[in-house]
Amino acid sequence: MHTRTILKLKDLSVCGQLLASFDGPENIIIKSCLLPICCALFFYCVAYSNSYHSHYRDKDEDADWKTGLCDKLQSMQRFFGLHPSGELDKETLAVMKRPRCGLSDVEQFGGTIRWKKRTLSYRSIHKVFREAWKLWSSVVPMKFRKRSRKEADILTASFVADHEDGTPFDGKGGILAHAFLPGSGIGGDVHFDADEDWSFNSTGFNLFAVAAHEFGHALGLPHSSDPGAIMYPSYNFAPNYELQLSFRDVKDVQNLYGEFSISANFASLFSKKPPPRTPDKCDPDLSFDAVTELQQEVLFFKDRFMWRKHPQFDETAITLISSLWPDIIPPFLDAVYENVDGNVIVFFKGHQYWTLRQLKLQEDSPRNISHLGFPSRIKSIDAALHFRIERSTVFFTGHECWRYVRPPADCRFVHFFKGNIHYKYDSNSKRVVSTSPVNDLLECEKHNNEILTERR
Ligand SMILES: [Ca+2]
Ligand SMILES: [Ca+2]
Ligand SMILES: [Zn+2]
Ligand SMILES: [Zn+2]
Repeated sequence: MHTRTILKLKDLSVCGQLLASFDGPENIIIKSCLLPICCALFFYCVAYSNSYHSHYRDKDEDADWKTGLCDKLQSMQRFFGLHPSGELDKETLAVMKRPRCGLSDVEQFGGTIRWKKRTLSYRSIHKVFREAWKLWSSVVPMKFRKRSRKEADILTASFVADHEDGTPFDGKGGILAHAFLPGSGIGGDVHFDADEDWSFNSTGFNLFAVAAHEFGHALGLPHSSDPGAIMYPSYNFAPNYELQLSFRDVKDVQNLYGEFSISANFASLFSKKPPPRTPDKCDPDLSFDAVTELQQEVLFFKDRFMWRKHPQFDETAITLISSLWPDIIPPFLDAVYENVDGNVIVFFKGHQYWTLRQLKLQEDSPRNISHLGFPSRIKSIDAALHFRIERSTVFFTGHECWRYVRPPADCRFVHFFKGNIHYKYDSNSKRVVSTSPVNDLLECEKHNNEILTERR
């Protein structure tokens, strides 16, 4: 017998994507036609559990369907950094069909819904929203016009708690905002939780950052699994990073609405830098900014991101540095090391360093590296290496200042990273015993490497 399991969904859009392209048995029930998408908003969805598959296992036609489902499930599990078993277990979030509304001013496009018209009107409460719309209108042939009258395609408003759209806000924290997919009436509208501590800087939640994300939904974009994308599900505003659309965001929105023609975009072509790409672990030119051990893990830093390699995880996942530590830790680090003894982790960039103790930023951070005893002519360091047993740290500063400390017996191999090459150094024989591309450490799967192929 098949059973129904009610699961809490964190992310409607992922589920929508997951099921948009397969028409399995009628196993999904949606609460209503138009559901808002948002960050950390819980939806209830009814899906079948594993026992559904066992019930139908003897049917031939089920085999293909099941293979397809397993593939889809695995991609969703990868999206969330879960073990990609392809099994619909309790840890794995359930699946849900993307709402279809068939309203006249929207159309189905692939697995998504988009606006048919190219000029959208919006009514908003803050100036900062104009800037957020600009991010999107600078890459697609769409115009956003502000209207003061009540009728507009996209209404933005802030509400407290229940505001009669079936998805009440939850007070401070948690849900920040939600948006509705393109459509008439409430379609395309964006709601902000009025209980949040909204700001125009990095205190509380940055309204511009959240608006830019929600407007992406209002245009029909789902969440992106690329942590560098504005459409990544979690809030990731950092004061030291200028908010901009990532390469992924631009690709996704242009998929829906097309690119600017050359003439229309001529001026901006020369005035703008290309959208930033999230580092790709299979890029043969990949190099690391810094590498460190952290408890059981090895962390590889690059730009605003890091890969976390955990002995018990199959996949080495990329994440934002700010997802683990305070957003004051800058991107493009020079060196990082962990001192297990004091539960301390130290980040170096230029002449400054930041110290976290028990994951809390030390009040005197950042300090000048001269506090560590470096002469003033040392302006930055290249790498830092901490030896747990000896409790000693070695710093590398350019060619002239290689300092050598005999590593303890249990630390025979030292791993150096320079450019895209990983050097394995044997401290017994005092020589490099092997070299390899840095990608090898991240177990990159070449077949799963779309960013790289796009570049070629
Ligand atoms: Ca609307
Ligand atoms: Ca909230
Ligand atoms: Zn969202
Ligand atoms: Zn709402």
